Parts: sequence; structure tokens; C-alpha cells
Amino acid sequence: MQTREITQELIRPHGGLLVDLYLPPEETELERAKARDLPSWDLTPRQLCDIELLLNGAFSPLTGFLTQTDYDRVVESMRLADGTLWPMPVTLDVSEAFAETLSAGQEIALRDQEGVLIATLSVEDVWTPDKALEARGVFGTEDVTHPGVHYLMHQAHPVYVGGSLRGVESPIHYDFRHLRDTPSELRQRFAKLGWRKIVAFQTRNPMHRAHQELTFRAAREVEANLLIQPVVGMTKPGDVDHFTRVRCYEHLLEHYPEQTTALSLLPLAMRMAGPREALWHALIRKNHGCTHFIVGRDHAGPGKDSQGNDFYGPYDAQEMMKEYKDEIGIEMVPFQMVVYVEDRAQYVPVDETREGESVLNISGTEFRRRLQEGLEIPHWFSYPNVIQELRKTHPPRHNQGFTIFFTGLSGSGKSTIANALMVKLMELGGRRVTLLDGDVVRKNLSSELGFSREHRDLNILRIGYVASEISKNGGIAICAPIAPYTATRRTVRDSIETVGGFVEIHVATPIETCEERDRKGLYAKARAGIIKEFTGISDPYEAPESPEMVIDTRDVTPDQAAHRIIVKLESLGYIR
Ligand code: PPS
Repeated sequence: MQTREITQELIRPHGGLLVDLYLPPEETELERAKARDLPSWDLTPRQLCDIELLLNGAFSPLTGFLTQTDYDRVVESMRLADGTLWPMPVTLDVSEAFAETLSAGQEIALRDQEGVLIATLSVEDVWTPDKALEARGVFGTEDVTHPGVHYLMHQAHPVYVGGSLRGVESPIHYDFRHLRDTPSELRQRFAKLGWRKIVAFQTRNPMHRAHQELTFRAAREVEANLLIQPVVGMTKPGDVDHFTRVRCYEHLLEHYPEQTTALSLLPLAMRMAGPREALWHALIRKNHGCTHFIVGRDHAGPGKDSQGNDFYGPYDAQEMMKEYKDEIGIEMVPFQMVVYVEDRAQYVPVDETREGESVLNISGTEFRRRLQEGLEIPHWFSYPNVIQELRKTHPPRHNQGFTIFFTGLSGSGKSTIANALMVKLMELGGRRVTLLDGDVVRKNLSSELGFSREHRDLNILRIGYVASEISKNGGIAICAPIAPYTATRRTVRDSIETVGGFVEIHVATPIETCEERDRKGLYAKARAGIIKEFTGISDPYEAPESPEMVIDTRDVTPDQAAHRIIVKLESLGYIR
């Protein structure tokens, strides 16, 4: 294997060995020429994040995507095959069709979405993982409400390829270039500045005054310099986009002492794995040359499960960090939640508040509600220029684009209601409205597709893509496909909720009624076996569990249904 291991001990005494998987410049041209004849895989957005951190050593000591023996042990006991602590499977997932062309010992080219060669990989093994086992091991659950489990079960490809990497070119970023540093660049910067103790703060959210106070306190407590290192790769679906967040961090940085604090962006794809993820984050920070790492309440928490319970306890991550403290090579700075004490006009950790003191706090959910409704956000909570930045990209709902996503059986009445709704929304004015009706999409966007699960998913993902573009740009997209699968609808919801609103409406007209109506004569053909894989007859329909609205067209006319939706949109704040 041609990896170069650079000992950075001299530059930065705390980081340990740093793997550098990039080929020396004189070898990259040869590698590019060789790669032209190799089987080629286009890296997914998650894999692009992973490969960048593999190649630049942020994932040291990994030298490539995990092989099966390493993977098995990581899933089971958070260790590589040689016993080294490593909590997260970093795997290259590929399609079955691509995997069939591969065998151990050969090389493949790994490219970005535009076809730029990022690295070559020497294939060591190809295997089909037990994803349920991985979900239980890594996330402690198979509940797909967990975003990491959902990704694993419904977005990650079915086959894994393990092997070592030879880096040709770092994935390209055009944004915030002045704030992006490799582990070796950060180590060198710390050395140059004479920073010997560095405490890192991880975040995927906008930072407000409570975070500022927490980081101040942490740095003071361990007498260290502060590195604010937000994740700008992939975070939890629905999070504030990193462009907005970074502008907010830059504003906040003005309130830190210039000589003691640095901001650097981390292109990590988070998995939201709570305690395991905290360990992983700590190792990554160690590799960037940090000596301390802040672990607060509910670190990398994924929210609530399908029963409404927390996936992990609020301080589980701190417990796990304690358990492995002798091995991690970086010290934890644990923190309780920080709250505002009105009488003292000061932020303090919740365990340091005195009895009878009036304590103020605005939760993340409450903060989002205030943004959505354009309500006041007090100055004790955040700085005005941070709020202003957030308001620009997260205007109140009545100024946002959104998607209304109908789902239901053929003949349930989706198209009729969708058409009535479209006209009513156009009458109201204010936003452009686009209708992506099932039949129309199949004629224009998806004419080559049939009705297998794979083709239906592709069809819905295309509709979701168009709807997300429309919503992002302030319009209204009305979608009216059958969309029979829960997981695919969830993927569409996730992609749209980051850029606008998403309102799912189940048109729950029972199959008997749809069949009785049989406007297009399709049910009769399906019963006769002339049409195969017909939803509700010979193909499944998974009803939504918690749609924003349910409409049964036995009870209402299309006009009434459309009117009910308008009322719902008003109550949600999308129209006024
Ligand atoms: S899916 O599953 O969401 O991709 O389906 P969709 O694109 O909405 O289907 C559009 C219309 O195709 C007709 N049709 C079928 N539906 C279900 N199953 C089978 N096998 C099938 N073959 C054709 C059907 O009329 C759908 O239109 P609607 O408007 O739902 O009646």
C-alpha cells in the first residue's frame, strides 16, 4: 500500500500519527491515466464527505474504506480488527450491478458527481452487510425514525466495498475556502500561533449566546485556546443550511477575543449516533491537533423515536467518553445545559443555578417556531446580526416556498383535489404554483419507467427533486402521485424540509370505493391480470403514519377538500 504516514509529533505534540493518503504530485498524472481504464464509481454526497476526511487524515488511522473484518468488529465493539478504538463504520456502499463487476485485487476509480477523479481504491473485499445488525450495533435501534437508520436502510446501497485509497485530488469546495483546513494545516496553524492547549467545539446548529458562554467557560476551565469547528458536510435533515450557519458563526466570532479563538469548517457527514458519534468526533478533533473536546447535553442526538422517546439519554455521550478516556488521546470537557439567569443577567450551567432563581431558556423547537412565525427573539438569547442572518434565509412561513404532497390509491381523488387546490392558490396569489400530477409526470418526466418498486421510487424521487427546487425558490409545488412507499416519501420530505415547507396529505379513500368508481377502467384490468403490479390489488400501498392531513373523498366534494386544505395551510402559517 502506498500511503505516506507523516509523523506530526514535532509540529504538534498531541495529535499523534496523521495518515496522508494523497499521492505525491509527480504520481498523480500517472494515476489519472491509469484510472481511465478502471471501472468507475460516482461518489454519493455522503461518500464524498467521507473520502475527503479519509484522504486528509481526519479519520486517521484509517487508510481506506473499511474491509469486512474491520467493519464487523467496529459494528460489534467499536474497534478495528487490530484492536484500535474506532466507533463508526466508514464504508463504501455500491449498487448490486456495480458490485457484480468487482473482485478482490482489482482497482476502481472513485469520482465526484462531475466525473473528477478523487482517488483510486484497491479492492480488498466486496460483501453484502447485515444492515439490521449494523443499525442495532451502531445506533442501538432499527427504528427508521432515526435519521442514521433511515439513511442506512433506505438510501445506502446494498453492497460494501473495502480497500485502501490512493488520493489524487481533494473534493472541490468553492465556498468559504478561507475557513477550510486539513488536519495538518490546523496543526501547523496551532504550532505557528504557539497554541499548546486547544479545546474544540462541535456544532451543527447556529450558535447563540448560550453556546458562546459555554465555549468561553470551557476554554477558561482548561486554560486553552478555542477552536469552533462546525460541521458543514451533512447534518440532520431539516437543519439550517451551512451557508447561513457559517455567516452566523462569522458574526458571532466578532464577540470572541481575536487572539484566542479560531473558526474552521469540518466537511463531515454526521450519522447522529449519539454516544458513539461523540467518541468519533473526539478522535477526529484529536487528529486535527486539539487537546480537549467539549461534550454537552445530548451530543449528536437524533431526536425522538417513533414512540416519542429519546433515542439516547442526555448524558450518555459523556458516560461513553469517560469509559474510553484512557484510549481516546483527547480530553473531554463535559458540560451541562447552559441557561440564562435573569436576575444575574448571566448564563450559567443549569447545575449551578440557585434555588428560586428565574431561569430562561429557548429550546431549538421554540426558536424555530419564532423564526417561522416571524416572532420576536430576545437579545439575551442571540445577537441581532445573527438573528437577521437567519431571518434572511428562514423567513416566516408565509414568505416561504412549500410542497403539498398528496399520496393515495389510483382513483382516490388526488388529481381532482390537486387541480381544485391549484386554482384556489392561484386565486389567492403571491406565489407561483406548479402541479406535478402522477399521470402528467409519467408522460413528461418518467416516460420510460414502469411500476416495479425500483421504478416507482425513481419516479417519486424525480418528483421530489423538482418539488424541492420549486420550494427552494419560493414557489408552491403540488404533487399528486400514488407514492406507495413510506421510506421514499420520507426521503422526499427530508430533502424538501431543508429548503421550505412540506405538507403531506393522505387521500385515504378506501380501495372498494376507488374500485367501484374505476374511472379509467384500470381496476377491472388489474383484476383480470391484464395490468400487473397494480397498487392495492397486486402491489402494496403503505399508508402514511403521521401525515399533516387525511382526506376521504367519500365525505367531501373536491371543492370542500381543497377548502379544508387552504384552512390547514393558514393554520400552519403558509398563507394568511
Ligand atoms: S407511483 O407508484 O407513485 O409511481 O405511481 P404514479 O406515477 O402516481 O401512477 C400514475 C398513474 O399510473 C396509472 N397506473 C398504475 N397505477 C398503479 N399501479 C399500476 N400498476 C399502474 N399502471 C398504470 C394510474 O392511473 C396512476 O394514476 P392515478 O392518477 O393515481 O390514478
